[in-house]
Amino acid sequence: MSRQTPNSASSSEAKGRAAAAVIEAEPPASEASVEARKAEQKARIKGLDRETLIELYYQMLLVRRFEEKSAESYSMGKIGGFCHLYIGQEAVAIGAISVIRRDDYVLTSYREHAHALAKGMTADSVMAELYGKATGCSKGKGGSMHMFDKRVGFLGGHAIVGGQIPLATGVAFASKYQGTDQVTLCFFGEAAVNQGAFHESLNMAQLWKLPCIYICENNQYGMGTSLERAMSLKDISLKARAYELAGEIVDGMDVLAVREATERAVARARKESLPTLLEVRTYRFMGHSMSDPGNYRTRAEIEHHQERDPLKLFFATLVETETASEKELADLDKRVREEVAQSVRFADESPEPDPAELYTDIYANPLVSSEAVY
Ligand SMILES: Cc1ncc(C[n+]2csc(CCOP(=O)(O)OP(=O)(O)O)c2C)c(N)n1
Ligand SMILES: [Mg+2]
Repeated sequence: MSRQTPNSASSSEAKGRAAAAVIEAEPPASEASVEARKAEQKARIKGLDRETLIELYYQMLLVRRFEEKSAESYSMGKIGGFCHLYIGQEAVAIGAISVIRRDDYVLTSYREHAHALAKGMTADSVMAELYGKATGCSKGKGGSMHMFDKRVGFLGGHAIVGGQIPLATGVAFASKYQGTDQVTLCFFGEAAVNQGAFHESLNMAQLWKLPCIYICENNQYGMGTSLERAMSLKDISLKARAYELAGEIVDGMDVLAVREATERAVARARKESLPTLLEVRTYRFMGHSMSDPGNYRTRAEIEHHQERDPLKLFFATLVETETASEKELADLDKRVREEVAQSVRFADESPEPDPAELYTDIYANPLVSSEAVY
C-alpha cells in the first residue's frame, strides 16, 4: 500500500522514477477494500504490545466522542465562531503523534482538536477553549481554530491555509541550529500544497537538511472543491521528488500504517536530520465546518467511506486478534464518554474571560500611530 522514495536518489534516477510513477499511479489508499485493509492491519499488529494498542484505540475514541459532543454543543449555541471537525481522520493525528516525544513539536491547521489532545493537552482545556472560557488553553481568546500549548510542544492551530508550513520549517531550523534532536510534525490539508509556501518550505527543508516531517492529510476536499477539480498532479507524494525529499503514500484509515510510516520519517529526521513528505489518504465524514451544507458530494459517497471508518476497522482488528474483548472496548467507550462529559461540565462552569484580557497577549507595534488607517 505504501510506496517510498529514498533521499539518496540522484536527480536523474528521481526523474526516471517520477515519470514511471505518474503512469503507474496506485489507487488511493482510502479506496482499499475493507477486507484488504483489515488483513494489512492484522499483519501490522504483530510486534506491538497490548498497552500501546489499547492506548491508540482510547485516543481515537476520545477524539471521536469529544468531537461528537462539540458538534452537539455547537448546535446548542454553546460554541461560537468556526468549528472544523476531524471525524473520519482520527487515525492520522493519533497514529503519527503516538511516535514522537513530549518535547517534539506539532503544528497543524484549524482542524486541530485531535492533534491538541494527542499531543497531551487535556480535554478540559480544549473544550473550555471551544466554549471561549478563561480556563481554555488560549484563555478563551482563540476558540476552535487557535489552540496552543507551548508546554506540550503544540504550536497551533493555524487558520491561514498552509500558514503553518513555513512556521514548522522555521521551528525545525531552530532545533537544528540549537543542536537538539527534536523533530517537528507539520500537518496540513491537501489544498494547502497548491500554496507557494509549501514549495518554498520543502525546498529549504531539503537544502538545509531540517528535521521536519510534512504530513499532508489528503481528505480529498478543500472546503467544497474536490482534489480532482483543483490539482493538476493528483499524486501529492510525488511532489516530494521535486525537492528530492523522501516521500510516501500512507493509508490514513489505518492507525498502524500511519504510525509505521511516521516512525520511519521520525528516525530519518532524528538520526539524519532529513525531512519527509507523507501523503496520508483519508476522508472527512462531516462537513468542512459546522456551517457546511455539504451539497458538493452525495450521501452515498460519504457512506462508502464510512465503511472504512478507522475506528470500526481498529475495533474489528483488536477483537479478531483477541487483543481485547468487545466488552472491554465497550467499557473503555463508557469511560471516554464520561471523560468528555466531564470536560463539558468544566467548560460550562468555567468563567468568561475578564474584559481586561482584551488588552493582553496581543501583538501591536507601539511605533505605529493609533491614528493610522488600516
Ligand atoms: C490563505 C487562505 N486561503 C483561503 C482560505 C479559506 N479556506 C479555509 S479552509 C480552506 C480549504 C482548505 O482545505 P485543505 O487544505 O484540504 O484542508 P481541510 O479543510 O480539508 O482539512 C480554504 C480555502 C484560508 N483560510 N486561507
Ligand atoms: Mg482537504
